[in-house]
Amino acid sequence: MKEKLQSLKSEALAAVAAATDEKLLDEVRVKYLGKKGELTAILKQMGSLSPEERPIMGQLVNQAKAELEEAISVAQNGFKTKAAEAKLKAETLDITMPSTPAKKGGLHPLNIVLNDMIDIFQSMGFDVVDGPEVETDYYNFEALNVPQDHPARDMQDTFYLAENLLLRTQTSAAQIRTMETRKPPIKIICPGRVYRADEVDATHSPVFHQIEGLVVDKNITMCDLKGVLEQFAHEIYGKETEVKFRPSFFPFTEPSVEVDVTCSECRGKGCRVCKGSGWIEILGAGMVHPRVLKACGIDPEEYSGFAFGIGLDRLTTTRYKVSDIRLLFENDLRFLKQF
Ligand code: 2NL
Repeated sequence: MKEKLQSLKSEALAAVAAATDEKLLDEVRVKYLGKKGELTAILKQMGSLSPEERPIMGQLVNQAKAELEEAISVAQNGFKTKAAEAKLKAETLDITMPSTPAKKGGLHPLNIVLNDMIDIFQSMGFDVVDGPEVETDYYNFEALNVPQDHPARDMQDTFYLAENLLLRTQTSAAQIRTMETRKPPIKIICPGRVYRADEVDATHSPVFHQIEGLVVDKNITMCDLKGVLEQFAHEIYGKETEVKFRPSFFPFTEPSVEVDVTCSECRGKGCRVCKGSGWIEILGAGMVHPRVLKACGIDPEEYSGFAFGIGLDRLTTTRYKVSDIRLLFENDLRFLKQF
C-alpha cells in the first residue's frame, strides 16, 4: 500500500507539472483528490489495515494529499499570473501615438478689438460696467437731456417694444444708473450691443456695438478728455497717428467734440477709405451736460465730467479691412476662421 501511495503521488505530481492550462489542472485535481479520486480511494482502503499500521498510513496519505494540494495551488497561481500578464500586454496603450487634433474655437473679430479697448482703458484706471439692452425712455433719453421732440426719439430711429420700453440706442443708460448709485470719483467704460432702426447696407446695421466712457470728479476739464482720448487713439492706431478735435453737438454734452485720426490707409494723403479727406472720425465726446449730472443727483457746481462714445464695428471693419459690416453678424465660419 505504501508503494502504491508513493507511485500514485509521483504520478499525480507529474500530471500537475504536465497540465498546460487551468482546465487540465482541474481535471488532475478531480482525478486524484475528488470524491471518487484515486487518493481518496486509498483512504477508503484503510479499514483493511492493522490498528498499528492505520495511523502511520493515514499520516502518509494526508501528507501526500497536502503535497498534491500545494502543487496544484502553486500551478494555479502560475496560470493566473500568466493570464493577467497576457491581458495587460494585450491592453497596452501607445501613449506616444498622436491624438486626433482638437478643434479650437477663436474670438470673434469684434471681441478681439473690444478686448484691446478694454485693456487700454483698464490700464488708465477705468472700471467696466454693463446694463440691460431693454431700457426705459427715461434712462435712454430723458436723463440724457434728449428732449421729447428730438428726432432720435422718432419710431423711425428707435425700436420701441412698448410705449415706455425700447431697445437702447446707446449704452449711456448703464452710466446713468452708475451715477445714480455711486458717488464720484467715477471712471467707467460701458461696452455693449445697441440698436437703431436703420436700413441695412454695407456700412449700417440695426444692431451694432459701442463703448461709452464716463469720468466724473472734482475739477475734470476738457484737458482730461483730450489726454485720455489722445492716449486711446495712440494705443489703437500708433504713436505717429495725429488726433484732431472738432466742435460738434450732442444733447448730453456741452461742449461737444468729434475726434478724427489721420487715415491709417493713406497716412493723411487722401484715399477711398477716408473719402479724400485724410481723416477718419473715430468717436464723439464732450463735457457731461450739467442737466445730466443734476438728473443723477450729482451737483454740477461741485463736480464735472467728460463722456465719450466709440463705435466698435467701424473700428473692427477698418482694422481688418472687412468690406461689409454685415459679415460681422452673419457668423459664417469661412469668415470667422480668418481671425
Ligand atoms: C456719439 C458718441 C457719445 C456720450 C456718448 C454720454 C453719456 C453720459 C453722459 C454724457 Cl452718461 N454723455 N455719452 C457723450 C458724447 C458722445 O457718443 O457719436 N453719440 C451719438
